[in-house]
Amino acid sequence: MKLYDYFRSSAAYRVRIALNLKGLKPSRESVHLRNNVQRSDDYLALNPQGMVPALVTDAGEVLTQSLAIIGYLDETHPAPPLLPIASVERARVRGIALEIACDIHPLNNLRVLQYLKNTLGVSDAQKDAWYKYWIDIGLEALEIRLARDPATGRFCHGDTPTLADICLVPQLANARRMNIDVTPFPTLIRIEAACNALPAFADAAPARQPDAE
Ligand SMILES: N[C@@H](CCC(=O)N[C@@H](CS)C(=O)NCC(=O)O)C(=O)O
Repeated sequence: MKLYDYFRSSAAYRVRIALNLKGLKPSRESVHLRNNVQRSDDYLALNPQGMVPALVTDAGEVLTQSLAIIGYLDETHPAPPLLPIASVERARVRGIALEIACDIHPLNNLRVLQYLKNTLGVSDAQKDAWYKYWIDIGLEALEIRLARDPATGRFCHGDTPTLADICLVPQLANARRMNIDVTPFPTLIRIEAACNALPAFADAAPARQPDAE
């Protein structure tokens, strides 16, 4: 397998965590997002969406979208499972993951920020306010949800890491990188610390990637 990755991409970070949890070590190619390599002809031929991650399977299939890639890895390498067994629990874990992956992360993507700045002409201060706003209201809702739900354990769901934690940790790293105060989210920070105590999470961190700058 080959992973098209970028150290700072939180969607790729999710896939790196899943690969580590599964004990898989694909080859890796860095796609430098700040240098717009994702919009190069070569990369667009692989993924017309111009985004990382992309995973090329052993059979040569190109998979895109982090949650679809993680679903593929979970189905092809079932141990350890990234979703609980009971349908209602799976729905809870997927709900948390999608809350982050669909409703927080896309609003603050590089191409969205570039559009705000370069096309709509917003100032840097307005762009940063946009970024902070969507992260704040997203994490606030997640904090309330996780803090009051007895299904939350050491991790987002019970005492083993799941897809929900795989989405949470990169999103918090992203918030910290943008100097957003995460202290109002104590449950999220506690879960993040439990995750980062595991090598699978710690080794996937942006700073530990070979292309880290
Ligand atoms: N929904 C996609 C999101 C992928 C994504 O947003 N990738 C970002 C990096 S985190 C990207 O490649 N951005 C390039 C750009 O905005 O130009 C997934 O989960 O894989």
